[in-house]
Amino acid sequence: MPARRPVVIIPTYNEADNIGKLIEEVLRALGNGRVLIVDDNSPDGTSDIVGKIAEKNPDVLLAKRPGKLGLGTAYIHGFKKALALPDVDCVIGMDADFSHSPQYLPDFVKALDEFDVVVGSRYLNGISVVNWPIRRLFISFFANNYARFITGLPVRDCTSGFCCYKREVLERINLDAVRARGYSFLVEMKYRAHELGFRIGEIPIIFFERRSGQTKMSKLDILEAIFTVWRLRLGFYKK
Ligand SMILES: Nc1nc2c(ncn2[C@@H]2O[C@H](COP(=O)(O)OP(=O)(O)OP(=O)(O)O)[C@@H](O)[C@H]2O)c(=O)[nH]1
Ligand SMILES: [Mg+2]
Repeated sequence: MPARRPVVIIPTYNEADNIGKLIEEVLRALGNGRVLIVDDNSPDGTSDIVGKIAEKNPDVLLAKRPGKLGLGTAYIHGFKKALALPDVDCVIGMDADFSHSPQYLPDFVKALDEFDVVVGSRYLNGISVVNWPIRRLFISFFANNYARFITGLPVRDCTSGFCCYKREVLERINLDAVRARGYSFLVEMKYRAHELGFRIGEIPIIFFERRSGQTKMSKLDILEAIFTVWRLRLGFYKK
């Protein structure tokens, strides 16, 4: 089988301190990969940095949006762009803040021999999170278990944003119908893939606290997440 050529989508909002180094590490880790940054007009000039790298390297692509429109819609925008590129057979999503280490990228691609969706899981072998304050860990652990319990998703880390999808998964999911605009989009995507009968597998990752910059999660994101899991469970979504 020819080597898979992944596209790594990285949504960014104010990640100027991280993004240049991250792009370099992602390309090095994969060898044959491409990177698509979806930036929401970050005031810190993230897109200028990416734009300069993209000018010199055709494997780096930049999609700019006019303002901060949410993580979920950034991914949908990125998925559509990625699917329009030549010979893309898988798409990987990851955060820009080095919480998701590029060293795991080849493991995701390898796991596609067995699965259609591969999730980088913090909760496979106990809890593998480094440098998080205990309060943060508690909230994340609770949120994940809440989402798992309500939706019934057979995925230990269903809120993980480190996630790889085979092309056909993104083609089958009705991307225009995905409702969650913020972080709960990550649960909705896994739910939809599961409902369509795709095989979801998990690989263990160690999750690191963001290296630099600030969190973007808002109270509205949390509220949306609470409702999203019930909306999915009760079937209030367009297929
Ligand atoms: N394009 C875009 N990217 C976003 C948006 N919100 C968050 N991101 C990016 O999504 C990724 C995850 O966001 P984070 O702020 O790291 O969220 P988190 O991991 O829950 O929180 P911390 O790591 O504690 O900051 C990062 O790469 C962000 O830059 C958004 O509205 N638009
Ligand atoms: Mg983060």
